[in-house]
Amino acid sequence: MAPVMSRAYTIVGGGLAGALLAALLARRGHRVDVFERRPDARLRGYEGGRSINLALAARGLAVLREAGLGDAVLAQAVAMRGRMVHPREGQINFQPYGRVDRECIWSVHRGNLNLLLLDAAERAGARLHFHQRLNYVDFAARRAELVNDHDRSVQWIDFDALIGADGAGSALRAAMQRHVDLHEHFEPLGHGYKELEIPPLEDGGFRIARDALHIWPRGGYMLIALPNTEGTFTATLFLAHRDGTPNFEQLPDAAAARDFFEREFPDALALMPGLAADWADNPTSGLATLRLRRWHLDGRAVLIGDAAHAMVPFHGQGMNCAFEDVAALDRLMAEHEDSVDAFAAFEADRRPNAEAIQAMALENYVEMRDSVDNPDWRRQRALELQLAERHPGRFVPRYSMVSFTRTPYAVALERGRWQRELLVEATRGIDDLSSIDLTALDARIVDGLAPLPEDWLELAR
Ligand code: FAD
Ligand code: E0Q
Repeated sequence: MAPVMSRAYTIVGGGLAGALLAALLARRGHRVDVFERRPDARLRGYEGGRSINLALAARGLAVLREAGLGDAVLAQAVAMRGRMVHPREGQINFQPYGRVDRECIWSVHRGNLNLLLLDAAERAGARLHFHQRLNYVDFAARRAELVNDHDRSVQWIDFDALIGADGAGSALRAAMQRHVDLHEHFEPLGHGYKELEIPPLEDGGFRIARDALHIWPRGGYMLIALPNTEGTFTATLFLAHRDGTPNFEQLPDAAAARDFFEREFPDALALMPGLAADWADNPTSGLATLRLRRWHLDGRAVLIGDAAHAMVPFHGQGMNCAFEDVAALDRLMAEHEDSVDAFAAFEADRRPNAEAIQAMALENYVEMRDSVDNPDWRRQRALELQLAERHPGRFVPRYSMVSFTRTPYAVALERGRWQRELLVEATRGIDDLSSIDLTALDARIVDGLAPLPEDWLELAR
């Protein structure tokens, strides 16, 4: 692909979005520099070797495929075909995510994925600079100050355009905010999370089904676990910090945590011989939604990924959304001569969609910790699957639009609302689904919902 004009881009943050964007821009022949605060994990490994994983869905995978990295990523991924629900009482039950086998999501190792993306960026010609933390920006002079927290050295660089892929606590965002009001709105969830490990069996096998996302819903809180290729699971407890009972404050040490697990998650406790050590070693982190009304400072700086729109993790879409941002910014920068126009078009394209997935992610917390266990919800879900069967490409469950299609999030939110109303109405006061007049519903659906365009439906193949 011959560039119209070769430009210079300075990316702050070599995380998931920054590394992938660097690979795409460098491939177009631009000069790309990435400044990453952390050391080069390709030398030392991530987070003291802790395995943290993420769910990759069709839309994220589609962007990786466009970058030529799809197969390499899938080679290190574990397919998750549904939720395995572990209720407080009663039978463990499996709820498939989709209708067919290829409707699955993928558990990927965050550290390994980041390494793969950094390698791809470097191969494409991007220059990576580690131990380089953005500390200050002089936007008038287009100069930025970078601090090496390892040897305390400081350097200044000149830039044409800064791209902030520096995550939820973005330093570039803070620097931009001093020049222009971004209308930052920070909404803490009030709940945090702690990561714990489920080790493999002695023979290396998985202790629980490997092809599922496991979830222990408990009403106001929940535990989840995602599989890793090496037989382990990374479990995450989501729980209120202080308000409500139980909460993290009431679990100050490993002994209290053990009692809590014995009461609330006895079957999970049996899978976690290292709970006490994990509890003490791993931090409790916070969760929040961050909304901005502006994502760019004319043509000098723009924010992508979590830096622009951090969200709560309950739809497993933060990275997927960040990868869509990367594809959009790459395309728009190729289409527009001027960075001002490219950044403005990027914000206009992506902000409504980011806000939609932020809203759906918040809703999914309630759905996950509560409703998956609830009879009304399960009846609606059963009808939803029937209607999806009768109207492929038209009545597509919201979860499926988000996870298995490239339907813009804002469209998924809107159509999802319409569909939910229909499901609630049709199942109200009804115990037996066979008493529902499906042909009447068919007519309403054909009338009320246009088929989704083919190119949104194409599963990232
Ligand atoms: P990051 O991945 O955070 O990368 C930011 C990078 O910038 C880092 O490398 C950081 O070191 C660097 N940096 C920070 N400050 C500076 C600075 N001043 N100077 C230079 N470099 C800097 N998403 C999914 O799609 N699926 C999931 O299943 C999922 N599960 C999640 C579970 C949890 C508990 C959480 C918290 C999030 C989850 N997410 C998930 C969301 C996902 O982690 C983020 O959306 C994604 O990492 C965003 O990518 P990013 O590149 O914008 O930011
Ligand atoms: C997914 C896949 C952290 C996290 C990631 C996820 C999901 C959940 C609950 C959580 C949602 C779901 N989900 O199962 O509906 O689909 O990524 Cl907590």
